[in-house]
Amino acid sequence: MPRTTIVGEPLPNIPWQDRPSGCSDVVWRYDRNPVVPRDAIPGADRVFNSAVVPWEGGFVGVFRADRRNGYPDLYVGRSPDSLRWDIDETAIRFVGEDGKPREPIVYGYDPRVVKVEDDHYVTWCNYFHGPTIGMARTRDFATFVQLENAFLPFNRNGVLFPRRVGGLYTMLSRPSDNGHTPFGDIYLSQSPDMTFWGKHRLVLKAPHYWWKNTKLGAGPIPIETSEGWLLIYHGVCQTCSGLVYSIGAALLDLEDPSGVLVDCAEYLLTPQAPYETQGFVANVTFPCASLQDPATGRIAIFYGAADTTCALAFAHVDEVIEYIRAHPSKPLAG
Ligand code: BMA
Repeated sequence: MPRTTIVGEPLPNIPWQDRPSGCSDVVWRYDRNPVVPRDAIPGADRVFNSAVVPWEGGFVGVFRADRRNGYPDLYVGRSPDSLRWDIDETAIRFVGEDGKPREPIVYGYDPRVVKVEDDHYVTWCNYFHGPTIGMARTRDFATFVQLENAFLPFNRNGVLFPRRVGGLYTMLSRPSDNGHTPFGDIYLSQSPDMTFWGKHRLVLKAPHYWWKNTKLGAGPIPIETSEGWLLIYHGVCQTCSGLVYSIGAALLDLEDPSGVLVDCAEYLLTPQAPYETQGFVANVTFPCASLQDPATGRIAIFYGAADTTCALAFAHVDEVIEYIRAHPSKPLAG
């Protein structure tokens, strides 16, 4: 039994591989990565930065695919094991809260999916005079009811908590610019109704550590544990050849998740495998979802690789929390 309690339903069919012998990394890769190839959807050239959840004994996902007009859109996929995916060839078409079809979205990317109370919610980066956080709810992954955009432009990486905190729906996001954003901190906002968002609080500022000193963005849905909310995020640095996206983690206070208990000074995973260092955008590992099994403490992290494919990595909750605590971020000395 894990020492850390993960709050949630057991997931005995979580995808899993033991850490390879000789590897001492806290997060290790699936040896058959990528799990979703770049040509998984006809008419799209890359499928990446996508979100999966358990569904009816198997798994369902909302996938980002970049089409030949250059715009990304959102597609539903299904899988018996979260390794072999059958992804729709047509993008999600939303209906409004009145049930009537809406105009297709201009673009949608970097989705996250979470069950909150009776509905599954999708948040994504949605066009509204530039990028902001789009929202929709579904009960069957067939009909998606688009809600109001959560924030003003420009914003990215909207990530809902799986339950209300202090009686309010709670979301992380990262205010940005309309381009490749050379800055970015994680903020928290709350809402009584999933429409009106306020009570904005700063959570994490991009710190001095060189691998994440340009910007940070929330990744998968925060994982509720006995030790706090486990937040897996992307941390970005600027190099002479462009931005590099690594995967980091922090623990947030359970009752007030704008409070950071400890942020890890070290990354858990950084682009190293060929499918992460080569692709449409080299050197990107961009986590958008995790699956976890409270019974075993296993965590499977879904991440986009080089803005081209979807990949999978594994970790154990006790080891991740031990690692975060063993390598706490500290203010710059001197
Ligand atoms: C961000 C987003 C992500 C992408 C990343 C790296 O701004 O557009 O979708 O993975 O850049 O290119």
